[in-house]
Amino acid sequence: MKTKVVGLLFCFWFVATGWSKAGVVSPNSVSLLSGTTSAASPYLAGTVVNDQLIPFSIQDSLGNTLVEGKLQERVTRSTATGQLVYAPRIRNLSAPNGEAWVMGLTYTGFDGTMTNIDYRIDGLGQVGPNSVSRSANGDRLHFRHDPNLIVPPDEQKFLSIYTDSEYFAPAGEITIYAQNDFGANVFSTTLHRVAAPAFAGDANLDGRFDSADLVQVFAAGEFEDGILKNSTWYEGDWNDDLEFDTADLVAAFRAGNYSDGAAAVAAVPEPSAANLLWACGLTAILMLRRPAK
Ligand SMILES: [Ca+2]
Ligand SMILES: [Ca+2]
Ligand SMILES: [Ca+2]
Repeated sequence: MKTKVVGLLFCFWFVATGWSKAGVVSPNSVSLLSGTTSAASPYLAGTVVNDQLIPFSIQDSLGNTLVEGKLQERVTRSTATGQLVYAPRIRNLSAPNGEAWVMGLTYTGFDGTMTNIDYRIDGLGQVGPNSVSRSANGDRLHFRHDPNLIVPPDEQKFLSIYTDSEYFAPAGEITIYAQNDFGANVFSTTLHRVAAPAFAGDANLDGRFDSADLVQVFAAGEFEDGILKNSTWYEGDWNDDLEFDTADLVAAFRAGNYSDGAAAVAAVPEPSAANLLWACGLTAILMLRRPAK
C-alpha cells in the first residue's frame, strides 16, 4: 500500500464537494469509506447467489501490460431482508512489466437503486477504497483507491453495495483504472455484462418490461422445456435458477412493472406473432391468478 501527496489535494476536494460517512450514498454525493463487518451491519449477512471470476488486463498506449488479474463478481442475498448486496473485488493481481498499481474502479447499473456502500474488513483482501462517489443520475459508482493504491500482489477487499434490488442481471459495467507512474496517464479496461440491479421481466435490459421482452423469451423456446438449467436472463430466467418457468412470469407480473401499448405490439416484427399471442394469453392468466405468498 502506498501513500502520496495527491491525497492531500483530495482532502481539499472533499471539503469543497461535501461528503458524508459511509452509509446510504445518494446521487451526486461522495462518501468516505472505512470498512464494515457483518457483525456491525447484520443485514449484510447472507448467501452467495452469484460468484464468477472475470480475467482482465490493462495495457498502456504501447500495448505493454501494466497490471493483470481477475475481477471476482459476487452478489449475495441478505438473509434479513432478501435484498441484494453487490460485492466485487479485484484479486490475483500482478504487474508483469515493473511496478504498477490499481487506483480505482467504476461500477455502473445503479440508476434508481438505493445504495448503502462500504467495503468489508472481515473478508479476503488487503486494501479497501478510500471513498465512493455517485453520479448525478445515480447510475455510476466510482470507488477511489487514493491514497490506498492496490499494489500487486495485494488484493482488493470486497466492496459492499447493499441495495433495495431483488433481482440482478448482466446489466452493469466495471471499469478498472491503473497507472505505473505518479502523475502519468491513467489506463483502464472495461468489463461488460457484470451483475447489476434489474427488474424481473426486462429480458432485453432496455429498462421496460413490455411485449418485446415476452416475445424475446418465448422466441427462445425454453419455457418449461424439460432441459435442466439452460436459461439465461435474456431467455426468461429472472429469479436466477437457470430455468424459465411460471415462477419467473409470476415474479415479473407481481412486481407490477408491466407496461405496454398497441405501439409496442405493432413494432414487434414477424415471425414472433404466434409466440406473442401465446404470451398475451399467458399474461392474462397470470394477472388473474396472482398466487398467494
Ligand atoms: Ca425490456
Ligand atoms: Ca430448462
Ligand atoms: Ca427461473
